[in-house]
Amino acid sequence: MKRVLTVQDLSCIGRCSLTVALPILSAMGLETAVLPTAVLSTHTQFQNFTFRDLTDDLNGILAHWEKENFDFDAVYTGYLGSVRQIDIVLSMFETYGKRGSVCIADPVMGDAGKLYPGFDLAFVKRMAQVCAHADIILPNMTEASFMLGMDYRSEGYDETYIRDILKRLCDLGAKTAVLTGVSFHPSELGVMAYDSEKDTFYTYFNEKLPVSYHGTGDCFASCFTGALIRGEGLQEAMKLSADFICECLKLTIADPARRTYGVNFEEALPLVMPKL
Ligand code: PXL
Repeated sequence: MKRVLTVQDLSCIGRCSLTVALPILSAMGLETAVLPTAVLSTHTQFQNFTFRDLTDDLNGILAHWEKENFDFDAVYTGYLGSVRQIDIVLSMFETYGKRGSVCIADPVMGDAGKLYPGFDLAFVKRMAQVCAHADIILPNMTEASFMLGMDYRSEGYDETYIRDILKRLCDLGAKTAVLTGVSFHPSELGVMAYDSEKDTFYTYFNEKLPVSYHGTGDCFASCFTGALIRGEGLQEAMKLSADFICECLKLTIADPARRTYGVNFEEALPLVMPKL
């Protein structure tokens, strides 16, 4: 069985980061190891959340793993809790990358044109370094714009504009950039990617649903990572993850007891499970 290590926070309530990555990757048939970057009472979109920074614990955990000779098919990073964690992730990419892990970075920092609480432009610069050393990066439009120092545009752009962003993202250093939240038409939402080694663009669109929920980026990144490590190609991984998110949104809309946070990814899991 393939093994993925995911590095992100544990938000106790909120259906994001580890509470979605673990179940999704497990359901996809992958052994999932975790390196928790912080423990929060909720994700940062709630008021008055508690935040326990786990930076000081990370090197001890990694040193123990080193003694045990653990290896991973992929190292997938998400929300990082401090600037010091960036250095730790860079060193992990170096170490595990050399041993054959695929290094995947979701530069979780913001959405809808704004950075999440606690992040500033200095953090953005450091996160761009993480992206420079990853094999594959998965920013949304907000994160891409911040890392490239471009104005955030939510609409009114064309494919040339997105292709330019994707090329610039790969110029940071990553081999492949996958950009989420792309929309050329009010009724469509999708994802575009660029593989710089093959000099090839990939596109996948779905219907745009009139809702927006937290945690969809984390669900997408987890599913995408799972698909890729399971052996699917870039186009298939994009399609499965976008279809999965669409299903999560539909199930959330249909749920009369839906929460104001996260999506109903649980009932969409059969879509991503290995076929019997
Ligand atoms: O879903 C991204 C995310 C992950 N982790 C934490 C967050 C957020 C988004 O707000 O606050 C702690």
